[in-house]
Amino acid sequence: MASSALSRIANLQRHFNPSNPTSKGEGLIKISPEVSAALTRGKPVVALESTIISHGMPYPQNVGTAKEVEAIVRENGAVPATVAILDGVPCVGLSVEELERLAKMGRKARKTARRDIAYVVATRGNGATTVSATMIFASMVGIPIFVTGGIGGVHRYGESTMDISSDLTELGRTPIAVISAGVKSILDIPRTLEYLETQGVCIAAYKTDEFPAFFTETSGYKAPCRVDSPEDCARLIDSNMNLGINSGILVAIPIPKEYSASGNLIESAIQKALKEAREQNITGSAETPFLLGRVNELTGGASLASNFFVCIPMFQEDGSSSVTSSPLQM
Ligand code: PSU
Ligand code: MN
Repeated sequence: MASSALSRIANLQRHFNPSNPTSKGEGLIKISPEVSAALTRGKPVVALESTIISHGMPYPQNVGTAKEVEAIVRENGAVPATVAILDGVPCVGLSVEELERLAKMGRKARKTARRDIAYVVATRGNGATTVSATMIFASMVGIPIFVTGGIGGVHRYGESTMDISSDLTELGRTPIAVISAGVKSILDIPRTLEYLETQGVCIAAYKTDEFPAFFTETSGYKAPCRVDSPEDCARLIDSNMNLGINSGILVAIPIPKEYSASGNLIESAIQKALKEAREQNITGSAETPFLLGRVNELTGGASLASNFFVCIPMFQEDGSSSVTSSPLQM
């Protein structure tokens, strides 16, 4: 990451978290020594979610990917802060042992969105945080930047099922910049963009005019804003923060070209699965499991590992973005 962007992030953190002793969650959140030291010294920190670890991939690929992502953050001069709730304690920054524990727990850990946090803490449970819950804890400890693969969105037929991810409302109420590869076309992308507009979320696509669809660079829908460098992103975040806008920013980085051929294959499987779901009248809560199962079959099951990519976009020194890849089963 360009050093001017890194120092801007460090400045944002100071701004965002002026060692405010009354900040929410004080004494209830366990911040790892590494993350705590970075926040105190004004070193840039990047928050990471954990549902992708527990629910996104099988063990041990999940822990491998989680470690790889943390290593990429470090290589780029920042400190990773993976967020999860362990034995009822919200943790910001996990040790290798804690990452390993969460990864082994897999789906036994509760998928934890905003609505689930109080319950997981009250019952001393284990929770893997989604984008919404991760944003909340990042905000409480003063981390303005959060990197993930895909965010949740408005589901297809969401206009009647009202299945809209709480990631979207969280972006509307918590001033965190979420850097992601966009929204999967399993979801309703145009309605997701409309809903984010209603929520007042600034959406910027990175080096493109189009909003990316996770597996493919294009979705057919224009992104409201465009940024072309880490500095552009930093200025956007800075403006949002300085003005106290209080809603989030979504920066969408398209899948790198070298992976887009596989991305296109997956996209055509998604389209086929969607058509089958319509023909077989599969809707509501049965829809997503059907679609994902079918896409898995259509892309050849065994080739899951090579065909599915979890895009972890990161800014590079030269302004390009990099990606880590791993099998995905969600
Ligand atoms: N979509 C993806 N990858 C993911 C998720 C969604 O392409 O990893 C995960 C994230 O943790 C996200 C959550 O925050 O699922 C959204 O779930 P829901 O639709 O139930 O809100
Ligand atoms: Mn939902």
